[in-house]
Amino acid sequence: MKTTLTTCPYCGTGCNLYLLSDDSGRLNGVEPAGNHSVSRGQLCLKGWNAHAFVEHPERLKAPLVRKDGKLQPVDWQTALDLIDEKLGGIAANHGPDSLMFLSSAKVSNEENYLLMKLARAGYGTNNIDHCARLCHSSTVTALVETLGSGAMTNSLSCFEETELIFVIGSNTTEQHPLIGSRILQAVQRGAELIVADSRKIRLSRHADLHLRQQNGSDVALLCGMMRQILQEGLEDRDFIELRTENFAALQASLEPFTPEYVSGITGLMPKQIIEAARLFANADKAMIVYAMGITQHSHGVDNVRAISNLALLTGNLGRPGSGINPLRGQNNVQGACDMGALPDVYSGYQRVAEPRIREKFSRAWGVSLPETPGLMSTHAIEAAAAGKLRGMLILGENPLISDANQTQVQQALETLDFLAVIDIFPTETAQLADVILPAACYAEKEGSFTSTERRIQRGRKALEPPGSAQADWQIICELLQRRGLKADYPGPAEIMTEIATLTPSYGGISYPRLATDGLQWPCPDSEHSGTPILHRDRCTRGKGRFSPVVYRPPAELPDADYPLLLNTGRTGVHWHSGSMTRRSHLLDREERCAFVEINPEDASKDRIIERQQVNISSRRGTIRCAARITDKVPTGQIFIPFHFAEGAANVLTNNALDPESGIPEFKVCAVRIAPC
Ligand SMILES: Nc1nc2c(c(=O)[nH]1)N[C@H]1C(S)=C(S)[C@@H](COP(=O)(O)OP(=O)(O)OC[C@H]3O[C@@H](n4cnc5c(=O)[nH]c(N)nc54)[C@H](O)[C@@H]3O)O[C@H]1N2
Ligand SMILES: Nc1nc2c(c(=O)[nH]1)N[C@H]1C(S)=C(S)[C@@H](COP(=O)(O)OP(=O)(O)OC[C@H]3O[C@@H](n4cnc5c(=O)[nH]c(N)nc54)[C@H](O)[C@@H]3O)O[C@H]1N2
Ligand code: SF4
Ligand SMILES: [Mo]
Repeated sequence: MKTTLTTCPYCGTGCNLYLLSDDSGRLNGVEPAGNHSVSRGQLCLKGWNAHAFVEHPERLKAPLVRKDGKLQPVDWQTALDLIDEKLGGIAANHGPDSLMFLSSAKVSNEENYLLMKLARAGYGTNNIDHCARLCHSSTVTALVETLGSGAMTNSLSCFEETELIFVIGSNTTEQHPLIGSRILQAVQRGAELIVADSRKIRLSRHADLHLRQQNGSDVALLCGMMRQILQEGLEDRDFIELRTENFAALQASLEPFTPEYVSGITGLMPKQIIEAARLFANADKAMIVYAMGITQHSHGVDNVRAISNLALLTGNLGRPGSGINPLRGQNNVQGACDMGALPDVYSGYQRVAEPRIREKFSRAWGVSLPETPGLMSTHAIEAAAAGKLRGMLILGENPLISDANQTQVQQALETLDFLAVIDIFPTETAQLADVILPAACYAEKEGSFTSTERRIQRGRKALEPPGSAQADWQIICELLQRRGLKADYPGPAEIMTEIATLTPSYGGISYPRLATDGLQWPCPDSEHSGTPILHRDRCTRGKGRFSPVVYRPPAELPDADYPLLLNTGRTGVHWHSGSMTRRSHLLDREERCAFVEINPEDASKDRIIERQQVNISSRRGTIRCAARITDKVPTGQIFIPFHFAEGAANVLTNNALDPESGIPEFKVCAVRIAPC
């Protein structure tokens, strides 16, 4: 049996595992990595099943091109030439900005770097983005403004020494299981836990305080807590004076948020808000942990600003056991952002609008580069639907299932003159493509991945890809060469050398240094041992900036026609659009079909019984799925996981966007439900 140490392909926790393969080159299973600092000999259910989809018979094995309406196998030259000809033709006839490139938080740093190079240097457009837009774009926007860096400030090891953990809008035990178990271990050791989530989640059972506020009311809750903290003099005066700016503006902005006013918005009792404020501020070391319950709102950026304000007000920054800890979702969403698969920055968050930076990349790549920031992915869908965008290349994403308002997404993708998709499976999005290229998956290639705690780690090749599938980096190199750019890298290690020379925070990263536990950025030079805690003596931007916010309700709330609030998210066993987990036998067996969680009171009002098929409608469409009656969801709310194409939550969701981050309001829209 051969063992190959690699990084788990699912979530941003960054566990390491061994892939077990036999002499015939087939995968037999997975074993945890005993001495790895993150996984410490453990894995969650998805990690244990990380091998299961790799050799699935539906893996894409040859390039496909649409002829007479049907996708038919062709050789690589034909498929690559066609993509080059079509994208190049659109750029020449309609301008480079009529193209859009979607990169992937599932592929490596090197592959993300190359795709953003292809968009910018190859085709002359900054129209590149990826699923971080749907995920932590609110975090990046807000924390760059308040601290100067959009990443998780602390490390997972900090859970071992913190006194209090405030989990707000993160179902950690299901979505980041090994971080969830660290939180439970901290509670066992005596740390306090506050959970703010309208649903009963596993963590809420262990919480000292469970706040079940209305979805979309977090700005009010957080401002109410801060006002109370100031009222009782529980703020950290020294920290505020030495390390922050704009405090007076914050103080003034908090005035309206009395416990009674906040109670009216959140549905919490005034005494719960007061108790939360006291618990949080009385802890010497408190960690704030958050995820999609905070970011996926039309006021997602304001939510994150409020979180940042709370941490600064209580001096919970730059120290072990504290910090602002956005849990990054996909295995490499941190890396895809770091590599500049975003419309306004190159790798390392270096701005495309800054002439000095543009010149640096222009010199390195030997071409002139576009000046104006490009389109966000959510705006690109709107532009395509309006016929203003003509060509798209999608690498490792499935927007037909994962973007909000499916009807509009489908119309947008169908309106394009040309769509190319590079994936490992024939996804719902790929079915709409003119060309599909088969990619090698994580187990079949080398590369590096960056976890939520900014830890850059190696992925290693355990077996050969199926059929003629190729690694994404090899595919992109072929496309770069067709645009006249030099791309003869022997492998990902050499691509990383180029990344390191152009990206200050990755300056000290090289493959030999990533041997086992990897390195946490910023790691500016080859002597530097990485940075577990950001903003230690000063914030990346200098002083931490208080950024006052006002409360704005969600874009669409329940009313007489659509009386229920729809909350969407995930289950512990499935991954997003299900392309990998629904093709993993044991995971698929756990959850086979689309369902909706509904409170017993609402169910009896609508005469719905357990497992009955129901129709759910919003202003954007209707789906059908099975009812699951549970008091996990409060009355007035239903919850649907978005994994199941046959009952797709995103047929219903609202594509109202945050004006700054462009994230859709996945967590709140109005629906009605009826038995079938
Ligand atoms: N098994 C599995 N794990 C995953 C994923 C997966 O698909 N499957 N996806 C990964 C990715 S990319 C991501 S981004 C993460 C997401 O991880 P999470 O954000 O933890 O997951 P979600 O289920 O989207 O939502 C989390 C919680 O937010 C709550 N919530 C909804 N609205 C609000 C609100 O207005 N305020 C507050 N305070 N809470 C609210 C929901 O009730 C839900 O319990 O998970 C990662 N891990
Ligand atoms: N309603 C609702 N919708 C949501 C959310 C929500 O909470 N509610 N959450 C949003 C969030 S946070 C996220 S991150 C997005 C996720 O949205 P997506 O990124 O679209 O979701 P995935 O299903 O993870 O898509 C990844 C694709 O990459 C492919 N893939 C895997 N490995 C490789 C590889 O090595 N190479 C290539 N080329 N392809 C590969 C997979 O087969 C799959 O098709 O969904 C968003 N959508
Ligand atoms: S917690 Fe995340 S990284 Fe760890 S094994 Fe589970 S899915 Fe993989
Ligand atoms: Mo995500």
